[in-house]
Amino acid sequence: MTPAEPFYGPDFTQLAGQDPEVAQVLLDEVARVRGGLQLIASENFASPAVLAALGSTLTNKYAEGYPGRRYYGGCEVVDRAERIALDRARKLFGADHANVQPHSGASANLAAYAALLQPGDTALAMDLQHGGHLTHGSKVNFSGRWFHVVPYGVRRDSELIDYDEVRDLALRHQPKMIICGATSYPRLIDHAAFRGIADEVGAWLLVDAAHTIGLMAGGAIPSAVPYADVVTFTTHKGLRGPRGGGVLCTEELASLIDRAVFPFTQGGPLMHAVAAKAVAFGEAMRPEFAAYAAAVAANAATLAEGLTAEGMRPVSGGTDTHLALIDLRGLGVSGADAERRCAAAGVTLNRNVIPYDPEPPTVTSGIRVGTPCVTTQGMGVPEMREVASIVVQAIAHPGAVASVIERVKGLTATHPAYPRVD
Ligand code: DSN
Repeated sequence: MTPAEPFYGPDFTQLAGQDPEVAQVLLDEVARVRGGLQLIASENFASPAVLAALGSTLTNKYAEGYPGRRYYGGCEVVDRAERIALDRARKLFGADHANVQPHSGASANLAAYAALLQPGDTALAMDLQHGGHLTHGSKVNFSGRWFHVVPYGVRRDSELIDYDEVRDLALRHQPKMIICGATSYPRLIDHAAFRGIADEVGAWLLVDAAHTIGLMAGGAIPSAVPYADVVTFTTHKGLRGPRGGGVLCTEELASLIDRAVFPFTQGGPLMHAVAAKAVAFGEAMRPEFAAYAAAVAANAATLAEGLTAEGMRPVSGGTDTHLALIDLRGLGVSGADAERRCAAAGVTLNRNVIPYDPEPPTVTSGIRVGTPCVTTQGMGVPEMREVASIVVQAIAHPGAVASVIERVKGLTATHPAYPRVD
């Protein structure tokens, strides 16, 4: 392709001329992320290359089916995008089989349930209150309504997964599937231990790696692929790709998973997102991504240490991953108030229940902080010490918000999100 070749991709000037109202929303969102610190553990900044694929004419194409086996004509070009994505996903994760069509992590999990269970079957999964996910058996979600999901949690003393409890529950309830993976568990999950328990009771092992897939891709933490029957993941968190999901599985389950994604739970794939996933997998195969993943984990450890040094209590004593969960009860501030105070200072994070939280999810006793975004901005250990101090100041001294805003501006000036290219 030459630069002169016409490409009907993102053209902001055209959007601004035709629809200034929506164009302004796009500009304001870039200004918002440039103007503050994003500590939401499940967010990241997709690269300009990923955004270019997302903003392409591939959005137009109906392609129900799989490459070479579509229910529409004219799929020979988008087939190439999906084949590239599949090849790269298999190679990146060392998996037998991949499916890159799920629209989200929740859709990937729906497909995994559909492939492996029948309605009414029993599964074992981490309690949402202890760091699980809605799709791990919450009563307000398909998983809790259509399946009998028995929850396991963390120990009250160590705040770590109690593998003895998981085994006892598995022996007692004989689940057909065991799910591990979490949204606010800061520690490594022992996939080998889960594999052993699943084998003991003859259950499938589903690893929901939505949060940790980027760390696994970069080799910063051990991969779940050798242990799991099925790994579900998202592409927009640590992996830094487009918003979306994916599934990895053994050869044995390939056709069950593919049929569960399409036609059982989804129709036409989003081919622009599939192409963007291919771009993200390509980026994650580069050595720079391994360095990025290692930095995400090192930054989270430093951030957790900094918060601890300033009087906050990290749940489980720290982190091995990209996030820390902070118990605020010692400060007498709720998670909701902390979220508001940080927002006022230009720091975006989310309130989060902590294990055995006496407060409801609308209030909570904790906050969750993550480092994927700030690491993408090039921040490292010294900046994490400053971020920790900023978060503590914002929460503990809301009256001094003006000085905290200045410190946030100092960090974003030297490490901007989406640096301007003039
Ligand atoms: N909502 C995501 C998170 O923030 O962890 C999980 O789906």
